[in-house]
Amino acid sequence: MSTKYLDKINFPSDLRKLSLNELLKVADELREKTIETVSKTGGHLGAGLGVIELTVALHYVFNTPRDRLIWDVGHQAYPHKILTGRKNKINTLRQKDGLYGFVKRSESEYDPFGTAHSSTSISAGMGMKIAKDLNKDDANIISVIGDGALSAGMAYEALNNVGATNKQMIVILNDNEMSIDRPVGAMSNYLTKLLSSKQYTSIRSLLKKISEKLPKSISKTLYKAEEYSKGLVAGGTLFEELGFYYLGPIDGHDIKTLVRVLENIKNSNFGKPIFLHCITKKGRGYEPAEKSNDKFHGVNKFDVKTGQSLSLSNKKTYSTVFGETLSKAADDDEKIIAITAAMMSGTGLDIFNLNHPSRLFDVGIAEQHAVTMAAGLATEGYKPFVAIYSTFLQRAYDQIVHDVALQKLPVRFAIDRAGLVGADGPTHAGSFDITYLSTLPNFIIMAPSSQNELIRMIKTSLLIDDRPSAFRYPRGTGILDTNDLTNQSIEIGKGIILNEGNDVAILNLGTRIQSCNEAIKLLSNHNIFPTLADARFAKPIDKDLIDKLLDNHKYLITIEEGSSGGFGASLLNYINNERIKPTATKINNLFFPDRFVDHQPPEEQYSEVGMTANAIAEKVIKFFADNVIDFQSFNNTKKIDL
Ligand SMILES: Cc1ncc(C[n+]2csc(CCOP(=O)(O)OP(=O)(O)O)c2C)c(N)n1
Repeated sequence: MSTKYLDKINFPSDLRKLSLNELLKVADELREKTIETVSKTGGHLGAGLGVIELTVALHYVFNTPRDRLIWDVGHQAYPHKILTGRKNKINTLRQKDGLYGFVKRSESEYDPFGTAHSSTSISAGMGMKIAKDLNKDDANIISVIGDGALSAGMAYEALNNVGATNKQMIVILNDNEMSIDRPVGAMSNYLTKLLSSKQYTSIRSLLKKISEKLPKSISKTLYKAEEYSKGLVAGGTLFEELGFYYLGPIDGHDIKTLVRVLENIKNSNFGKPIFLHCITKKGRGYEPAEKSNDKFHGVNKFDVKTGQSLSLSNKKTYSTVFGETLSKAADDDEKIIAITAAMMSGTGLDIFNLNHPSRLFDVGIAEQHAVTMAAGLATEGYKPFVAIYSTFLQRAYDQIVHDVALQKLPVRFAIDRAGLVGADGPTHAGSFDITYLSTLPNFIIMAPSSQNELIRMIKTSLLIDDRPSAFRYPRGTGILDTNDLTNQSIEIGKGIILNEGNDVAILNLGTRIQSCNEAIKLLSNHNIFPTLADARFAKPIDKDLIDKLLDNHKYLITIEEGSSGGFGASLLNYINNERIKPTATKINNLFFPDRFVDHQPPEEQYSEVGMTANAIAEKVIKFFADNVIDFQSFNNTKKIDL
């Protein structure tokens, strides 16, 4: 592709040398570069295409990195990365050792705040603004937040706080009338109403508005009275009422208007925070994206000409199995309710929605509310299933503790994206849920080792009506035996021995079971024949099973796709504090290391954390090598009799 302008731009300072007309060309090239990049790396495309012009205008007008620019969620920041010193690395996006798919402070001085979980930008901006004011530094602070991200509680907490101050920080609403799926909620309705009741603000009237001194309180009151008397809830009234100086809506793809408005904002003293409302189009300028339902929110590698995905896999994902199973169960049980926090398709609940739309509730990016709402449903005898990614459920921890566990309410948690998630990296990894849930009284926590097991666990959780339960499963595909007709509920707190061996026992929780099976094959070449057990439950742990494994083996390894403090810790807690009989069995617990694991393909991540077949086999062989004296006696150990 010819990149006449982009070739010369390495940093925003290069951009600032160009004329307004030249910026239009830069935007075209930037758009092309973004499409070409994501077609090869996969990732988030629609959001970035929607802010091409805004990105160019912001870096043109503001003195980044001195002025702080915070991209909410950070999934729209690929064009920003290209303009801020990372153009030559953009092809490494989402690859091992390459650029991150969200905003990461350590990557660039142009990234003043790491983002990936949504709706944090106004709070972070407020913190920076306070710091700048204390330092008597007049740098601008700009938070760019989407209309989807504006559905989260955190954003309102921040607006509420910022609006009550006289701090001139700038909030830009990137309103593309899309979240991942269609946006939901009263704010979304309000923004639509605002748009339909107003023309785009003309540049003349906007500049006039900016140049006016703030209306005195009396004229302000009169102005509002007149507005109400006309029966219009337009003109940004809500944001103004919150204490912001509202400007807009303006066309977020009109660079010239954007530049002039931003320049005026930069040069004016409003004495209060500014709320600039930009209207944009997700996927803008790339036809396949504009035409698709999700505007190419997140994509695999694709063919640029056709927009066709190059992904070949047609295996079912765990999310699909969840959506299908719950939907089928809801055919026969009208008490089942499904709840999503703006991730309907991501969690497979689009399938449920097709069949039971009246029992599917998308609450927007509002994980805390989703959990407490489920608790409320449970008090009325309904069977709520809250499907949330492990990483986003972290937001709702107090609600889980206080509203659900403490009241022993039978809310069912479908925890998707458990474990390491590959290219989305540490911000999206589901590392902590076993740990943070295990510590809570009253919880039942399951982790399937296959998709059949997931089906069984969904059925099991349906029967758990006196306490909360959770089942956690990974991103992507897994083993589904369609001939297996034993997809029935399982006994609470009971694991299962899958393979009887001797000397060594592997007690696995979750989907590393495949690696365990492969490890066992590798070990058979060394005349080592471990027992393999599927723990199934992280809570309550199966004490009988643990006793049997300890009594009959010299070495026990536990494996879980999560941080320390989880299943392995519960097992040790039992052995050290409850079990009466002492054990000489050597125990190793495999869990994630005490660091965040960088983005790279999932198998490489699992190799890094020592959970591949080879790593497991090596651990066992090392045990034998370290215990060479005992090794003779191992061979005499009787096969366990269970
Ligand atoms: C706390 C949290 N929950 C869910 C998500 C998943 N998520 C990523 S982007 C997105 C939609 C954001 O919509 P919007 O802010 O309008 O940005 P757009 O993609 O439309 O540009 C969601 C729900 C997240 N990043 N953080």
